[in-house]
Amino acid sequence: MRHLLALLPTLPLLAAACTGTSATDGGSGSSSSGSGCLASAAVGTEIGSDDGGALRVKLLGLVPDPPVKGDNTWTVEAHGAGGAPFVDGTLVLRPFMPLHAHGTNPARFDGTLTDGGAWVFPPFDPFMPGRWEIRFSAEADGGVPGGSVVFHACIDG
Ligand SMILES: [Cu+2]
Repeated sequence: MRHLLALLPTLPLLAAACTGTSATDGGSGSSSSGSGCLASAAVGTEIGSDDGGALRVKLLGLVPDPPVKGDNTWTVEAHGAGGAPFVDGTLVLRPFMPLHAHGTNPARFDGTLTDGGAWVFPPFDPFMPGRWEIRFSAEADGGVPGGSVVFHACIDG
């Protein structure tokens, strides 16, 4: 926590700098918090691994929607190679704030597989305003889809 406390006095300055970039970030059609942060975390969005793996994750439910500071409960669906549902093993969610290079405490949240084949995650708290990466990865004994899938969430203050 020490590095977090050291950063606190600089936060208003960082927020002001971020707002100043909004003019060049617009136009993609993604939702935005108005602070220049572009979010990709929206119900129905499905994206694949950004690092060459086969894992694909689709967002089925965000509570609340859009994500907020405080508890967020996400439900997703995951697929691996050939589009096969990823249901053997564990789907893991890790929130990460790139600006300050930190995650949450705890750092990882393990999904629970429902009868319908969806993964439900325990509440996670992106506790600072700004852009967060919500990273998914698959873990299993033996073969796993591989790679990580990253959604971006814009958290308001
Ligand atoms: Cu932070």
